Amino acid sequence: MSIVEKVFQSVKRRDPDQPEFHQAVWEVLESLEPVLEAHPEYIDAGIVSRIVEPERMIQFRVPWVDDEGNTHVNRGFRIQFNGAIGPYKGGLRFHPSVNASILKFLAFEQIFKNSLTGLPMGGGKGGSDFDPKGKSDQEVMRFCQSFMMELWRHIGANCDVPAGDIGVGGREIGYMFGMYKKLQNEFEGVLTGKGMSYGGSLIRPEATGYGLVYFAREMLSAKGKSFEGANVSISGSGNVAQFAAEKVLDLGGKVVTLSDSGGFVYDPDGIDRAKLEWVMDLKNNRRGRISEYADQFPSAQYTAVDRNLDHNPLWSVNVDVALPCATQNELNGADAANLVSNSVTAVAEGANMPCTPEAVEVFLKEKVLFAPGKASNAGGVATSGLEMSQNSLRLNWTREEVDQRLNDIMVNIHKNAYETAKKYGREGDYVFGANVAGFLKIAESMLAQGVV
Ligand code: NDP
Ligand code: 2IT
Repeated sequence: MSIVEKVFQSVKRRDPDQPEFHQAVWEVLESLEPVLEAHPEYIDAGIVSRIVEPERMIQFRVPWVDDEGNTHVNRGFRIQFNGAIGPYKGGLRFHPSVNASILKFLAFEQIFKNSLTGLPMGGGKGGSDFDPKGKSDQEVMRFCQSFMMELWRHIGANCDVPAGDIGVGGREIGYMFGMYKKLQNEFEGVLTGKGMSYGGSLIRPEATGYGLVYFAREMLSAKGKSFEGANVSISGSGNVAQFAAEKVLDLGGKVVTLSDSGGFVYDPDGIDRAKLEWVMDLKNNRRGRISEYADQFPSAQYTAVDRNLDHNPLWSVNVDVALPCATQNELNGADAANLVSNSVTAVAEGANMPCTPEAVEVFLKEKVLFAPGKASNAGGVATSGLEMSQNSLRLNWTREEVDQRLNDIMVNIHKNAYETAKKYGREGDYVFGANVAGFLKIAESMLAQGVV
């Protein structure tokens, strides 16, 4: 048995009930064989068996009281997975599905993603099984305060810097920052995604979606193609989906779908700027459902999720580019086959691990340009890194400056993943290229720092 197989067996044996974590680990490990052949010193130093084990996992009780006076208890987590190249960095997810498996998969991916950005950030992730949907602002505030009353002792600007993810946006970051500052009695850049008036960075809200489209633009351009006139399907309608849509429009593409956990809308006329603005207000201010889009715009058709189907009809819409931006495992092998039968050119992951291993296999086999999330959605955390830099410098860069840096970072990640794959004889395989390029920097750092 090879070393990566041995390590994978031991991961599964230790935590048999963590399927998402297994999926994320195998996706990286299966790329590493040729690297380990070239670097036996990594095997000697136990890099692979150490890299799959979180440095620290924190789990805690989060009690809070709702508007009616009822007491609730949620679970809070922070996974400090790998700090070899910088303070732990990664988002917080508030969603009822959150558990150790989901957060370990996300924190593990974050190690390689953060490495690819070229910025000094380790890998971490956290969150809670709290569901912000249907909660009042006061309830969300009390929950965030209770969550931070435990988390604050484990984080810090030079130790661990959380940010947003599903269910955690500007409102939640604000409440958590307020409580951290009160407890620590220090004003420091301990969270990113902060409001512009208290240390946030311009472009951070836009960064994941914009960065995704910059990466897809690079991938298309390497094949002499572009977004101009392209039909694009996007899933999700949250932070990543909204700003991916905005940047697709900037580059001359036509966005024809958006979704949420209830279903998706297909608008053959295209979701133009005015319609997108309406969606942003619906989702960010009114906290409504995407089904309302079809009531507002008669050109659109709404399809509710049907759990009996073996595929998601969103991915049967005929498009040139598909950008899954909602959640993990939302696009399976059947969906990938449907996209391929409609001659899709490129698929770029805005969400973390939205494509199942079967779907990825289809895309690679059929030579569809495929961008794995750890490369293509890295613009969010990269701009978080830029927010940390600005906080340390105690100054703010302009919108143009941050956007330019974000663009440069995405161009570099694309180049690095492309060239690494080419060097190992796997030209065009961005999954392999991103895994290996991300891994090498971590492995070198772990090697230099000894067995810790
Ligand atoms: P938001 O909470 O802003 O939006 C999430 C969107 O995805 C919503 O439309 C939501 O619908 C939908 N969604 C969530 N869970 C499910 C589900 N189980 N099934 C179907 N749809 C679902 O989150 P973000 O936009 O920030 O995050 C989206 C993805 O991007 C996640 O995978 C996240 O990890 C990843 N990501 C986020 C980054 C960021 O900077 N925010 C950076 C890099 C990656 P509903 O409202 O019905 O729940
Ligand atoms: O998955 C991700 O990269 C994020 N949710 C963003 C993390 C961050 O620290 O900005």
